[in-house]
Amino acid sequence: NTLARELVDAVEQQQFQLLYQPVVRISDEAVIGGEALMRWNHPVRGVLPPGAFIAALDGSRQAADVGYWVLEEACRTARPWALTAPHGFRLSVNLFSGQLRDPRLVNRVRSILERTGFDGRNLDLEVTENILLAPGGDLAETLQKLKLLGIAIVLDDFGTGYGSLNHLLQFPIDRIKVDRQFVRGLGEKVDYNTVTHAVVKLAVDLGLKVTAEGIETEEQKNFLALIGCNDLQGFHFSRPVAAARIAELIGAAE
Ligand code: G
Ligand code: G
Ligand code: MN
Ligand code: NA
Repeated sequence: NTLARELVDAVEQQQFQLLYQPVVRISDEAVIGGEALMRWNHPVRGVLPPGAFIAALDGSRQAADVGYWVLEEACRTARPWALTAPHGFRLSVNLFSGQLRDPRLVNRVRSILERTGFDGRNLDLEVTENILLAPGGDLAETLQKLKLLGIAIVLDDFGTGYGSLNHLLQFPIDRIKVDRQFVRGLGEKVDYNTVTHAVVKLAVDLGLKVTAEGIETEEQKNFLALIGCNDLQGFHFSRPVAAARIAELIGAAE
């Protein structure tokens, strides 16, 4: 179809760009990291958000290569932040499903870290539950090899996929991201507070770190702090921003 064909051109003509959404630590709201998020500078339709193309891209043959481009670009850009930001900087990058099934994954990631000089100990790789569900390869072993590079494994969109509790036992997860669907319901329906509290407590009891995403209000922030989240991400703190802007927010050199 057209979108798939346009995506081939987009890869060849380097029409993708990255924004970074700041992540703040809950204790003092200092920016301590950021998530790289793609945008597509479409020649006709303008700047497209991931919702318009990620699903199509993820199913395409180019997905893995685009994913490695994202990782390399983000590591190269964020290296000075990790080195100079007063509170440090953790970079979060999302993996496409095609990357987790790519036998080259661990070697590709290792060589990207070497080329860019980015320390793997400052890198979070985000995988969704749905990625973990798909069969093929020994995913737990692959994730374990990534962890040997110092990388932390993050389960993104936690609670929205299938079999999530089992995933926490099956895979070497370091951190969960509480999906914004839960955060959106806080304070509006009591059940959302109950479920979110239970999810965060479970993660904390398992020794995992917790990031909550989609924080838009002070009330959401306060509740998430109360129940033990570590880090927060959302429009309440900042939208995804260009690299130069996040460098300002963290007080880092470029
Ligand atoms: O920016 P926005 O809220 O529209 O992002 C929507 C979704 O697109 C997010 O869930 C995010 O995980 C996904 N996404 C954005 N950039 C990337 C990327 O570089 N790789 C992958 N795999 N997913 C991405
Ligand atoms: O699913 P993933 O976490 O990878 O994607 C994060 C996406 O969520 C980004 O595309 C970002 O633009 C979007 N996002 C981030 N913060 C908020 C928020 O506070 N509210 C809403 N509605 N979307 C958000
Ligand atoms: Mn994510
Ligand atoms: Na998410």
